[in-house]
Formats: sequence, C-alpha cells, structure tokens
Amino acid sequence: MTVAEKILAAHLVEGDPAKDRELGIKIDQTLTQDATGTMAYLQFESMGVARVKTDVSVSYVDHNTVQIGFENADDHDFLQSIARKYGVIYSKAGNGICHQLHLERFGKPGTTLLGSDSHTPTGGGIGQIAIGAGGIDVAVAMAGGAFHIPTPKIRAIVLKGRLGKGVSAKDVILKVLSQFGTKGNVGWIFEYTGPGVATLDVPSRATIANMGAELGVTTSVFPSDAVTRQFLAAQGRAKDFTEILPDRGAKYDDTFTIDLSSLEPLMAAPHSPGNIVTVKSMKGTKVNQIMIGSCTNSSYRDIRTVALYLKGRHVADDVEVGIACGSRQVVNMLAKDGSLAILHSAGCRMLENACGFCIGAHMSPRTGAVSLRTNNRNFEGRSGTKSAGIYLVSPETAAASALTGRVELPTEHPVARVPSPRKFPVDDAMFLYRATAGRGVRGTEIVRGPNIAPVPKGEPLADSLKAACAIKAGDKITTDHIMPAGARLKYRSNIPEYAKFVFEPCDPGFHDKCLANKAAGIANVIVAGESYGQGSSREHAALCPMYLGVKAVVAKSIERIHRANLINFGIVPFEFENPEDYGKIEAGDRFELKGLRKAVEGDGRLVFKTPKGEIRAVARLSGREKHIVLCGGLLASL
Ligand code: MIC
Ligand code: SF4
Repeated sequence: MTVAEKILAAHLVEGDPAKDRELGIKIDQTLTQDATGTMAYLQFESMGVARVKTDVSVSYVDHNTVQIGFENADDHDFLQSIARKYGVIYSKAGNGICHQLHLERFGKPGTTLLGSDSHTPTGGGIGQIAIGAGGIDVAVAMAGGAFHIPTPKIRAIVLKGRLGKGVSAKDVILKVLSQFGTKGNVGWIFEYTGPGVATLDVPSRATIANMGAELGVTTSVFPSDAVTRQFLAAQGRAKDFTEILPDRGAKYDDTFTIDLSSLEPLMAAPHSPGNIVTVKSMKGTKVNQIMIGSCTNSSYRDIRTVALYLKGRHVADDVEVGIACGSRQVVNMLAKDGSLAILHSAGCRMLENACGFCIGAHMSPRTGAVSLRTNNRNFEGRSGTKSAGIYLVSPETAAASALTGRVELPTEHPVARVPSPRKFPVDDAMFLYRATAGRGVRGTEIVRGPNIAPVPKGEPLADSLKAACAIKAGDKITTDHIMPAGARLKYRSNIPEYAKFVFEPCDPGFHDKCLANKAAGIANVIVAGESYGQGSSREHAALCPMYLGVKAVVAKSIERIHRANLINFGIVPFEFENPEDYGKIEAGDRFELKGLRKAVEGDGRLVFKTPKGEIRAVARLSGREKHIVLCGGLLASL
C-alpha cells in the first residue's frame, strides 16, 4: 500500500475504494481560522452538540488581525468564548499562522486533519492526510461526523538527488505546478516518495504539501520517517511519532520523477500559480516590493535563510521589504540567533505573525508594481492592488533580489544551508483552554457583538424554476473573484453585509441584480468556464450566492472544495455535457429550469433552452449529495 492508502484505510467509515466514487473518512483533528471559523462555529452551535468529539480541535486567529473597526475584535471574542464552551483549543491573535502552528504543535503522522482553509494539506509534510474544506464540513467533523472525499487516484512524485545551493522546496512545488497546472487535478492525491525525500526537512516538505492546494488536488502527503521523528523530538513531541512508509512495490495510478539536483530557481508569474517561468529568464527585472512569509514559507529555516542573505547588508533603496513570520516560536529563535537584528538592520519591515499581506490585508503594493512574494497565490487583485503583478518565489530568490531591487538568481551567491534545529523552544502560552480541550466549560456565555449575524438556511429545491443567467464568467474563476477578501474580509460573520461584494471584481452590479431577480421570483444562475471556484476554501463563495437567490452553477468544470460548498448550500453544481454549449448562453438570458428536482433525484441530467439553443447540463451527485441539495443545503438536511 501507499502512504495515503494506509492512512485512509485506517480511517475508512463509508464506501469501498474498489467500487465507490466517494469515501467517508473519520477525522481525528480539525483546525479553523478566524475568517472561516465564525461561520463554522455558528453552524456547529446550531447542530446542538455539547462538545467537540475529535481528538484535537484548534481555533486559530491569524487572518483578520488588522482590527480597523470593531468587527475583527468582535469575531475574536466570539471565537474565544465558543472555544472555551465546546472544548476547542484557542490560539490567540499574534501566536502565528494556523498551518505553521499546527505543524509545530499538533500535527501527528498517520492521523487525519480537516481544516476550514485550503492550505490545511500543509500537514501532509508531517505524514498526515490533511484536507481543506468548507466551514460546515469542519463543523460536522467536530460533531463526530465523517468527511467525504472523491475516491482518490494516487500519483507518486518520485524525488531523486539533492537540491543544489540556492534552490529550495518552493522550486520543487513550482516544478510540480509547471507539470500539472492548476486545473484538471481534482480527485488526485500526490504522494511524495523516493530517495530524495530524506534530503528534505519537515518545513520543506510542508512547503511542498501546502502548495498542492494550487494544483487543486485533494491533498499531498509525505512519508513519516527518520526526518519526521527528529522534527517531532525537537518539538518535544517524540511520542507523537509513528513510522509510515509506502510498502515496497506499492502501486500508484501514475508516477512523475523529479531530479532535485537538476532543479533551478523558478517563479510563478502573474496571475496564476501555474504560470511558471525560470528566475533566470526574469533576471534584472526591476522590483518594487518583496514580501516574505505566509503559510508556505514562514518557518525558521525560511526566515533564517533570508537573514543569511541580508547579513551586514541593506535592502535596495527603491524596494520595500516586509517579513511576516509563521509563529512566535520562529520569532523567538530568530531573536536568539541574531537574525531579527540582521533583518531590522537590513531595513526590512517586520510584520505581525499572521496572514496579512498574503490575503491583501496588509502592504498592498503600489500601482503597477512588480512584487516578489513567497506566498502561494498570485491571483489578480488578491494583493489589494489590481494593477500589480505578483511573482511567487522562494525565500532565497526573494532575499537575493531584495539586495539590488531587481530579480536576482539566488544560486549565484548562495548561503549556507540552515540545519534542522536539535531543539525548538516550546512556548504554548498562547494556546488557551488546553486543560479543558475536548470537554469544554459548561455555562460559558457566548460573546456576540453586532458583527455576528445568524446563518441563513436554504429552502428545499423547487421542481421547476424561472431563471436568469446572472453572470457569464470565464475560465479559472477563483473564490477570490467570487467573494473577495482583503478589505472586505471583516464581514465574514455577517452574510447580508458580505453578500454585497459577491463578484465585486468582475461585476459590481451582481448583488443588486440578483436581489431584484429574487424579489421577482426569478432564480439566479451562474455560468462559468473551466475550473470554477479555484483557490480558497471559503464557503462564503457559496453561502453568499445562496443568500442572493443563486440556485445553480453551470460551468465547464468545478473545483473540489467549491463544488462541495455549493452542495452544502443547496446550489446545484451543473457541468456542461458539451463544453460548446457555453457559447449558447449569455448574461441576462432568461430560461426555465423544468424538472430540476427530478433531474437531481435521477441521473442529474437537465436540458434547458436559451435564446441561442438547447443546453445539456449534468450534475453528477452521490446519493448523499442529492439528499443535501434537495433539502436546500447541509444545515437544512440535518
Ligand atoms: C486564502 O489563502 O485564500 C485563505 C484566506 O486562507 C482561504 C480561507 C478564507 O478565505 O478564509 C483559504 O485558503 O481557504
Ligand atoms: Fe493565510 Fe495566506 Fe496561508 Fe491563506 S494562504 S492561510 S491567507 S498565509
């Protein structure tokens, strides 16, 4: 068996991998972050369960930490009180970024982790099957319910050789992205194997697993081996180690080999993480901003490497450099070994240990800027500046370029490799309620400021609907297009308010149009091209459209997490049976969805007529998914 098969087999509660399209797995650990967490816990509350039923559930506050206005602080208080009541561990704002912290303090080889954040697969670096999902799926898991995944196909990414100096894990995952792209990988698990795995430390493995999210795979996983053992021991968690290796002769559905020694520095050019070019081809390009950090590259190894590049030097005058570390542990280590002083002296702006710039909530670049960033997504406008071009790079490329303000090749002046620390300084003081984890404290009063609005519930699916195409979008529409974050992030707990910004970057009139249709008894339909709903796990990209009366999406293809979110909020996820039918529908077209309910109950096929002709759509739903859609969403189905 492969590593993924072993862990899945040990957690299988529904379905047979040999026969069924969908598997139900038991979830051992959950994580939430504040931007998706308020909704997840509101939904958990409405399930009427007395306490969480997982081994470990952690609520992190790392996204909305800017606190302009009362909204973020209201959310934090709500999350803190909910955590205390239901037995969730609460990680206070300032402690660090959820995925880095979870890897350091909780991630356990051989277990399953479900997180309401698409980069939860970071845990694959420590040998977990770690999966990103919508908040309501995490709420169900906290209540002891199974999580469902498409029966996976498993691809071995065989690593050989050893990375050269100035080349690092980010270049490995950018190489994988150049091969497999950001679409067409739905349902796959990428399993890293081969002799090169042993040359990568756990944070490097985590970087690679993290950006598997950009491939659109279910998750990525590394074996749990001697390197994992050493990392856990250095975190004071030797007892959490279990060895999990693939069996000799384990069979994979596909294999792709990478020779680490032949890799060169790579970057993802605007506006997709799959748009890979060599750093060499961009050498000398003027750079305005360099941002280092995010859950992809904010470990001690990453930031210490940057310090080694900048030691005794200063960043170029015409470039701004910001650094956000992944956790307090990382900062404490950098303080102790002198790196923090090096970075300050070099003129870097040291930011809070949080998502910040990665989600457009801090340090948006100037108009038309070239910004090199070590994070994982460079979708247009995500940085907060629509005209900026974001290039995703390794910490090495970022640091080398900071010195001249131009794109530089880090391999030309490499620094020493940072060894894995023998002992990490452990300080869990900002993880609250560990003593009552899993039990909770009865009678805790939940704090609900005015930003905490109730969760809307869907209605049962109608048999036939008068409908209108509310928007016709193109290929690779991300959830950042559907439900922007950045300055809008603070409305996450208030659906009527947040819904005002659905499709803001594509069609600012979308909200008003939808509400007018809804008032006139007309259902809204979203039409899109390939790979609809790429990127983040934010269920708001389904929940807010549901609130606006969207009843169906018809796309050429839909990404896994977003498809599940649509179902969870009672929106039928149709795909065109013939992709050419996309040309037969325009924004504003009116049509009738006759026999919609019957179609969902049956084989999912629906034919409807637009002014340009007949459209054949199909929603391939499992029995479980049909039930949810027919009820009007997961909450309504419980
Ligand atoms: C992101 O990187 O886009 C986010 C913000 O972390 C999202 C979650 C969210 O929208 O709150 C994700 O990746 O799932
Ligand atoms: Fe935070 Fe960025 Fe990671 Fe999302 S991708 S969890 S915003 S650091």
